[in-house]
Amino acid sequence: MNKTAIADVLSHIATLLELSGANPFKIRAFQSAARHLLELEQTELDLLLREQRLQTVKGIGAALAQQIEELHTTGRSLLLEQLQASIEPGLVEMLEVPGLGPKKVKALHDQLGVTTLTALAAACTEGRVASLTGFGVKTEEKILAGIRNREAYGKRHLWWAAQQIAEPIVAGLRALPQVTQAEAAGSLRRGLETVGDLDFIVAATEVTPVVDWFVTQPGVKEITARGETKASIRFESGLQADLRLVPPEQFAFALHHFTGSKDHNVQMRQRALSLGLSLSEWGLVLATGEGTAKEKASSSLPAASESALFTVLGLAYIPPELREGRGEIEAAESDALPQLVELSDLRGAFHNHTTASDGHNTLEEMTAAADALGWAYLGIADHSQSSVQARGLSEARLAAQVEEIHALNASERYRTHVLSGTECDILPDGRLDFDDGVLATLDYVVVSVHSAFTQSSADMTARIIRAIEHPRTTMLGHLTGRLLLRREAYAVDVEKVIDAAIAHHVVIELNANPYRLDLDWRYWRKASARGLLCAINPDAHDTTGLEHVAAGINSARKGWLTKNAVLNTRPLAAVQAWLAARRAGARHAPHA
Ligand code: DGT
Ligand code: CA
Ligand code: CA
Ligand code: ZN
Repeated sequence: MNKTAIADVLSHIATLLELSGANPFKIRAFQSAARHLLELEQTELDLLLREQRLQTVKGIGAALAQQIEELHTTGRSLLLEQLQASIEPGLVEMLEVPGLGPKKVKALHDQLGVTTLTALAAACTEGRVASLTGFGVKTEEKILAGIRNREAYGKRHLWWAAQQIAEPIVAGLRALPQVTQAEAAGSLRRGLETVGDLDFIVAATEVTPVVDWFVTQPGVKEITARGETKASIRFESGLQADLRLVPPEQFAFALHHFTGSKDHNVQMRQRALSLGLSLSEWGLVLATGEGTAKEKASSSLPAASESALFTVLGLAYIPPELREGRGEIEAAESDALPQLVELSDLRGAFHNHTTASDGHNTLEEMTAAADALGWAYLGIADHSQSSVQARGLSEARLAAQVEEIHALNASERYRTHVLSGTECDILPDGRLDFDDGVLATLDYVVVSVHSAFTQSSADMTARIIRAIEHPRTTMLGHLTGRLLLRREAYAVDVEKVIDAAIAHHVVIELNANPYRLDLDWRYWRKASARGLLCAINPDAHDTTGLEHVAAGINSARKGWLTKNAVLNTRPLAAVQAWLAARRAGARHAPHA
């Protein structure tokens, strides 16, 4: 195990110790050892272990040193395993409810005897939680809402995770000799941030071998349905997948129908009707006449592809990402659809981390990875001093990083130019976490909220706008702080923040981390039309994180964004000129 993994286990042990009511000194020892471990370089740790000098590190005593050695050599911890065996798993689950730490969970367990989330929800409904000391009506409501959210979230999956599962299945289906066409439809194809289930549409000359192949995929836990031309499976992650087999001449209709969305389909059917046609998953027929849509499908107008289908209805091809019933059909009618930004348009990104703060790869490793992706520039924006848990950089460490970046650029070891930035905390009152003089040494400044999430919407909005008004601010990071399926956005007036960003020529980031996708795509069409500039940033904490820009592109496309609306589609020289103009305080930052 490396140092990050070991530190994770130590903090988890601390949590379990707290749940089991252990001695507070022991708990604190594990917490502080985890912290001190993270501050060491991996090479330092390796050396200390080799020379058996771990105990010379501040905060690591004999017992902890032994724990760390055990984890380092065996990857296991006896203590962890004992704790896991002795603590109800329901209590550990409760820790995932926002607002519940080990202390509160222990109190709930000791005083109410609850050991499961279901029992806890019942206790909340009956008002038994509010009457405990240290809890109240507000807390009780929050716990109950947290449990309900968790249930709702449990039914959906991140697009990124769903895509990892879908991709090899589509490839496998296409490789089968009986299959002529195969596609993943549904919300996955539309690039929605979360996916309820997968929908595969397949045109095949023979059905049985395809279904047989599908239901025996690795990771399949259960076959939930199996029919003549359909099958449904459930993977171990809980994700379900539907397979539908159609004859080749129906493929375009079925693919369009099962891509959705429902709203888009309803409007498409109305469009067809206005032309005297009836559109269904089976085909496109004259609206008059006898029989069901399925029976009439044999007389369907041909459509060799989705674009042919759109053409028959007098529409330009509508990319799947736009099919949300939000004006795309009107735009397709008047040939006013945007030329959407594409992954290959991106030339770099601004918001990325290194081991200097909470990233897992060094500056050099991140640069090499960006180079391998063909990026012209890589922006490094490590955390600022107030983000202590993320090992935020002090002024001195930031200055050293700027030097390191200049040296790396000067060395010309990589084709990728590194831009030096910061992800500067927006302090609770809206001030920035570094002095102007420090910020002036950087190519750009991303400002983000990482603390005091519980402020009122008015306070949070004023706080973020104050940061936007700062003359050194280039870009606003993850505007709402949401973590999909994990944490709600904090209260904030998004529209007001967008207004301020436009007024002050501040870019708003579309954070491409699959858990964030923040600012949400639903805001972008209008905001961009009003002049807001976007940056698609992976917020990468390791080299593979850079690839998350693909998820950001999905959301950008759903937000109707063109190449021009996204700053990091511009070449290096144009970006440098734009940043320089911002630093010079140009009242109107030049548009490309
Ligand atoms: P999901 O799975 O919840 O993330 O979202 P979708 O869009 O993948 O929905 P799903 O899997 O229930 O159905 C796939 C597509 O099939 C959906 O986007 C549109 C079409 N569809 C399903 N049910 C209906 C329906 O009742 N009416 C219409 N017009 N279309 C439907
Ligand atoms: Ca679906
Ligand atoms: Ca489905
Ligand atoms: Zn951040």
